[in-house]
Amino acid sequence: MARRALITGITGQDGSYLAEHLLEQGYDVWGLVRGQANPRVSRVRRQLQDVQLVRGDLLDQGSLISAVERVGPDEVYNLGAISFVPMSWEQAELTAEVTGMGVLRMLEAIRVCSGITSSRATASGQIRFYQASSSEMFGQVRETPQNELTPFHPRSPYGVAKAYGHFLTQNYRESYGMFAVSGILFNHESPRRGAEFVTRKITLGAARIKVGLTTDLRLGNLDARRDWGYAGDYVRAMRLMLQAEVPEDYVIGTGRTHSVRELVLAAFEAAGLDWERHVVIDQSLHRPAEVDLLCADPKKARVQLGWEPTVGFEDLIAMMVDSDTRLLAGGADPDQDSSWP
Ligand code: NDP
Ligand code: GDR
Repeated sequence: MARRALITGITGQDGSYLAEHLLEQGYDVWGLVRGQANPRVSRVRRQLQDVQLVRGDLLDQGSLISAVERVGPDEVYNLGAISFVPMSWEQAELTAEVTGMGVLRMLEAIRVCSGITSSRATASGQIRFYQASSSEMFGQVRETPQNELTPFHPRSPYGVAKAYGHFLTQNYRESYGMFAVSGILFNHESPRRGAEFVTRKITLGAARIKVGLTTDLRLGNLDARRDWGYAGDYVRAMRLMLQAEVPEDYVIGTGRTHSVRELVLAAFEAAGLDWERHVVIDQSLHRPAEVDLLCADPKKARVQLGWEPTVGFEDLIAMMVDSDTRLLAGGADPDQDSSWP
């Protein structure tokens, strides 16, 4: 019988790629969707027609219990979150509720629906749980590259909320014997990335300048360094973690780091433009506390899961610039909720 997966965050970048990957693997895929008139849900209905939808919200415990009862999943992927770091300073409490407490609510829904009480769960019939942890938990790093043992020092309310979800997942594994794991994923991008994140903001900005829609692009800190990979590669790692014999956490990244400045250079070169003529530094886009340097050590995932990234930095940025240029040339407005590339 096909394995059944429930994905929270199905309307987001990773949700779309994970759903496609699981469908390819023969899964029966369900997505949790929220809101009364969420335009991103119509996109899922249109483009992921084989995915079944169930209503629920990470802020609402009862809705999660109902969703788990209705779907009866073998695997739950908790990707839903407020995921934009700057927003986590503006709405710190909401971020704690969705990105942090949402993990507790999802784990409780699984625990209650599986009938797990204080005794340890039995291995058979368990619902396996994946938590979308983040390299933002490392924050201010004292060692680089970062692996599964690197201490956390989050630098934003988002990073703090993710650290709570991470430790809670570990705790439910230890307390109840649940198959609950976290993937500590470094930044991953794609043509479907939200336009508020720096990669897509830059590739879309370069594409807009190239087709003559604007002349400049306002950015914040160009010195921050990130380990950027391709989202399509990273969702494969999520599934692999839930197929492992033993539940463990894994770092997922490329092992290469680049500055935002290098990213700008790569994108503008791919668009055939001179970035220095177009990029304007805007101090208001600097963060109250920055994460200066992230670089993954993904050795454990390579050795234990056989996971490797397939798309390098330059190819990723060229893919995104190309996609954005074609999108704009075709008359699409990426600020509106158009189709996924
Ligand atoms: P997106 O921002 O693209 O998607 C976030 C998803 O969360 C959306 O589907 C959104 O749905 C959903 N969501 C928001 N609030 C709620 C809520 N109250 N209840 C249920 N769902 C909600 O994120 P990504 O796809 O990029 O990331 C997926 C996950 O991985 C996130 O948890 C993110 O924090 C984490 N992560 C991402 C990394 C990256 O580089 N992309 C790296 C490391 C971790 P809606 O349409 O209803 O708003
Ligand atoms: P990040 O991604 O905060 O790492 O979180 P983002 O792309 O927003 O920022 C990366 C770096 O770029 C710098 N920067 C700018 N960022 C944005 N968004 N806009 C700008 O104009 C700009 N100028 C410079 C930032 O200061 C930062 O240093 C992403 C999210 O997907 C999280 O959910 C996820 O957990 C982490 O990646 C891993």
